[in-house]
Amino acid sequence: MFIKQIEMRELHMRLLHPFETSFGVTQERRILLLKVTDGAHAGWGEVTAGEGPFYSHETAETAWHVLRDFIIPGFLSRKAREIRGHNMAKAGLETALWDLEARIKYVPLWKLLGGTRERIDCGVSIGIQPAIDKLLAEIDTEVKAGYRRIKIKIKPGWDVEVIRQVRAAFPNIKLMGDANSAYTLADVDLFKKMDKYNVMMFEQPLHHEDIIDHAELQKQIDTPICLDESIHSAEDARKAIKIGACRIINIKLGRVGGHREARAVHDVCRDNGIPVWCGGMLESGIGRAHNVALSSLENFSLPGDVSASKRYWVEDIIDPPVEVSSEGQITQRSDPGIGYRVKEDLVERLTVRSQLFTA
Ligand code: OSB
Ligand code: MG
Repeated sequence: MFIKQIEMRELHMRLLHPFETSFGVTQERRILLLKVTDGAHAGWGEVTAGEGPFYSHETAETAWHVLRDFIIPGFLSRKAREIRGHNMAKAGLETALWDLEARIKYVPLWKLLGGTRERIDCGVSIGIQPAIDKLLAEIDTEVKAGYRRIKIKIKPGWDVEVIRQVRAAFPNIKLMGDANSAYTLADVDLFKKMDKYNVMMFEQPLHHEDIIDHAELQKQIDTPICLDESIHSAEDARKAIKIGACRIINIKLGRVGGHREARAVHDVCRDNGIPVWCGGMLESGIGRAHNVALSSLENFSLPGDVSASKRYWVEDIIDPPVEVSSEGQITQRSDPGIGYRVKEDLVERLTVRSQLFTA
């Protein structure tokens, strides 16, 4: 595969609704796209870094810098030096190359990745709400739409009582809580209280770089812990599993640096009996399509945060948009690559800056 040209652009896209987590609120997304071409075909990837360094140290701005000054020139000159970290920047290019390879081979990306799940189970991630009534109404809407698992964001002051009321209103839903590292081991009693409500898992309750304290917490509670922020590689996953820091792992393409490492994390988990699911980063259709393809691997046995385009955008940049059936599933595409057409005219209109790199 000889890459002739790489185009990097930044789009501004406004989410339909603000999304609140324990680390802040997002509504205006800065989305970086990578388009790679061999002259005949094009592949697309998305950088999933946030606007500020709150979920991760990476931002749209650091990703732009590292891609422009190091990752892209290194790749095009074939004199790439190892770059430490910046996994979301790396994944933007890596995933675009996978899309291109699949299009050249004229196979759907999910098949090229080795996936077997033609339909994937979908869940939703619901942000912190101004009041519990509003949260209950949101959950009701998503359950009626068919989603198979509800994740709510929790933080100190929006946790035990919220979980209790959600469980009382919805006795049978698959429910989980994502803390985005808002707690410490001093909060173990609070997790013991939430243990009573049949929660599927607590996602990343403790520090974003920790596995040791998570292992301690997991010993003291029955509800499985799922790691998100702490896992950046298959090696991280192996160590976390070895010490009992989690019983489930959330895989995000950006956090681990692309499809290759995502598959390696998936394999380590599978070999150790740890189920995985695909996380989301409020992606545009391009990142979303990559998540759909990744979720086809066999050990993605739990519903992910991969949901319909219309939950996020008035108009997505792919055609068709990602759609979820009334049974809460997305069907893989049979077209080559990510399987969705990129609406290049809309992408152009949303672009605020772009840069072209030639081999
Ligand atoms: O922790 O999973 C997370 C969004 C931004 C940053 C981190 C997270 C999230 C989500 C949203 O939970 C998932 C989605 O709907 O894309
Ligand atoms: Mg999370």
